[in-house]
Amino acid sequence: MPEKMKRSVCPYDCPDTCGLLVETAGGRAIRVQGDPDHPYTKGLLCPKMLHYERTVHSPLRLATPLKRSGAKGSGSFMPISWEEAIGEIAHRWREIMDKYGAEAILPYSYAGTMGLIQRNSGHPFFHALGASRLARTICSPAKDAGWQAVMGETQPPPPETVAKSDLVILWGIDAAATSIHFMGGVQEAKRNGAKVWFVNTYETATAAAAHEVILVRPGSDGALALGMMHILVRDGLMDEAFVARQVQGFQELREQVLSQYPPDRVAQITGLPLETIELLAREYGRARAPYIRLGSGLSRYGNGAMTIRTIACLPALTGAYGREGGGCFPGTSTGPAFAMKEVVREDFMTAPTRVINMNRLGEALNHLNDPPVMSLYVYHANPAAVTPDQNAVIKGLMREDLFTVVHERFMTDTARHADIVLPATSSLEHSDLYRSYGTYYIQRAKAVIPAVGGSKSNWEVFGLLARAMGLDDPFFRQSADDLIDHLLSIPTGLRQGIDVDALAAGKAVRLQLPESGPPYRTSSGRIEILNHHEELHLPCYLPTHGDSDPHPFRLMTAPTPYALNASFYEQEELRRKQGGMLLKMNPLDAEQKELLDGATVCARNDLGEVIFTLSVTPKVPRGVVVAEGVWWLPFTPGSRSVNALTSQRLTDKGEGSTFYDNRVEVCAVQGGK
Ligand SMILES: Nc1nc2c(c(=O)[nH]1)N[C@H]1C(S)=C(S)[C@@H](COP(=O)(O)OP(=O)(O)OC[C@H]3O[C@@H](n4cnc5c(=O)[nH]c(N)nc54)[C@H](O)[C@@H]3O)O[C@H]1N2
Ligand SMILES: Nc1nc2c(c(=O)[nH]1)N[C@H]1C(S)=C(S)[C@@H](COP(=O)(O)OP(=O)(O)OC[C@H]3O[C@@H](n4cnc5c(=O)[nH]c(N)nc54)[C@H](O)[C@@H]3O)O[C@H]1N2
Ligand SMILES: [Mo]
Repeated sequence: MPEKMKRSVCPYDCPDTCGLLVETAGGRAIRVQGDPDHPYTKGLLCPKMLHYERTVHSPLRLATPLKRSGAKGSGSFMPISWEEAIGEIAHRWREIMDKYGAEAILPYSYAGTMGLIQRNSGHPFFHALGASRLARTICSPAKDAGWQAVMGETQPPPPETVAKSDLVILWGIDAAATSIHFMGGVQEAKRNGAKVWFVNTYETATAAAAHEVILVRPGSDGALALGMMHILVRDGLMDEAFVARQVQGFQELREQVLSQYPPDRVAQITGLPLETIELLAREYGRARAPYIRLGSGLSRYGNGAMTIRTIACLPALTGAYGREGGGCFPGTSTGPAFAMKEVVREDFMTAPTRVINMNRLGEALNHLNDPPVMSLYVYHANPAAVTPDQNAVIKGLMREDLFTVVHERFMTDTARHADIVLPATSSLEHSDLYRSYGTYYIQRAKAVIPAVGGSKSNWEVFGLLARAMGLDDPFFRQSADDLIDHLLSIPTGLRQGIDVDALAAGKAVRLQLPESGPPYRTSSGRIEILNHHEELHLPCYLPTHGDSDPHPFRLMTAPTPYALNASFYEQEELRRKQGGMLLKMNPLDAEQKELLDGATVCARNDLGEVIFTLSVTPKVPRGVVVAEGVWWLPFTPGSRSVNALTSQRLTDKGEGSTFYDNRVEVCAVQGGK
């Protein structure tokens, strides 16, 4: 590593968790590159992080605490000192607690930073205060629930093993945008002769890496998997010995798939030609070590958990779970690598407080009583943009009697609605400890530059708030590095035998690889195709929310390679690369609607209306429209972004978000282009 470079970690919500090298000069980051010594990310950065220094030193960074000086949401603020800001928050919270109780205060945070300390630093504080708790279920709890129904706590082998597969299915994942290092393993598998299938609802850039592209009707993948199982059983394409030894409930499943999921019915549900279903099933059944990489997109539906559960059964039938390079990879669960209870400190709660689902923030702000939410404290999240039902969220944020504090790096749509804004550090300015949800590596990072402007880290701010609120436990007086040292002093199974010196030097260190079975980490020790602990004992096809909505188009609200949820919109060049806030539509649909490429269009449903620029492309099938990226309102062609069209409805299990399970009508905007 060149001497002038310092090691750091990408803090963003991405399964790959890149190692970074940062060149600094005069207290500034002047260049960022990938760390070639990171065994998984190997120096390759995505387009978003190539110029992370432009985010860190953006002229849009907030430099000082602000107090609202105009109407709510108007964006008029005046600078105040940290002392005044913390004093004001403590004063208002005391008033609210006296009148309504501490549960009238709601923290709202998600994944602006994935570092274990900064990400969780509000938990001990709000637990000690007795505030309402937040169910952090915006991302993929339905995916976890679906996996657990079949595999329990079993962990998949590391993602690198995909290179040894001879048939890869990229199922509901846009890996070329959201997990680019995984694609390295896929390319290696291809070089070794593997065939790659891509199963999605439209053609993303990832499709270019596949030999076969299958576009299913949104939310119908569970039916496709059941149809594949029908064919595997019908044609004897199973590993009978594996099934007999390792699988619970095959006979019951056999009856069900043979009687209820014949290929012609599955063709109807999925919209796929019969031959495609037959070909996929046969190739899957005949492959030596077929590998399914499961994304999260297909889990964000009213039937999302059941879809994942059903797909997770496929490798049980073919024995792929037992073969190197085969199986199913939904992500890794590396949480147990650290004694997180020492960080979140649930023991600070004197009694269990109420839990509010983050996907239903609109409902909570507008309709909750007993007590109502009177103060919202947002940190490293941007709910006005990323949370479903944007109109309801913004209506709530506009409440005159809601005291809102936002701790942020930028004047986001959420920050603009605050009463007090606090400036936050970026990951290059604070210490943290990182694990990953897509690999088995961990890394420790120290600040490589001083805090930009007057910004402070999440950890520091909660220390100040604790003192102001009279919480005097010594826990709140330690530094982030003290807490990291404490965590690292507590041994865990996953960290056994790791190279502690390398970790201290900031290098990526691999955890102990989990046993991926058998015995599988389920209650029976076997793969549970039949699971009596589930309300529905066997996997089956369930309808989606969107099935009962009369609007004509299914709306996909997908990731873009040039942003991460609503992060990175501060970088003008990345916005430009997206080409504006587009709605993609099939040429035949556009023709029928008499809409031209580049036209200004309005997508609407019962929740709201959003203005987009139309992009007509054959990559989107008929009946589907696609909006990539979660745009900041000042950069939208209208006054709303995509989540004004997504609902607060939840998944079948896990209380997750259903971002993909919505329908819209699309029409021309009069006077538009
Ligand atoms: N560049 C970039 N990278 C990211 C993110 C980002 O916003 N931008 N977000 C990060 C976060 S928070 C997460 S959780 C991960 C998510 O990473 P992914 O799992 O890749 O992304 P998802 O949004 O979950 O959706 C993946 C794909 O699912 C498809 N899809 C939607 N519905 C269906 C369906 O019914 N069936 C099938 N087969 N496919 C369907 C969508 O079209 C999309 O291409 O990525 C992380 N990485
Ligand atoms: N339509 C639609 N909506 C979606 C999705 C989708 O695919 N489609 N994806 C959903 C998913 S999977 C997820 S995970 C959520 C993500 O939701 P969020 O986690 O809210 O995502 P971000 O938009 O990245 O916002 C994070 C904010 O944290 C700030 N930040 C970064 N670091 C720090 C820090 O150290 N301290 C503080 N105080 N602030 C910091 C950033 O400036 C940024 O504004 O979005 C969801 N919303
Ligand atoms: Mo996510």
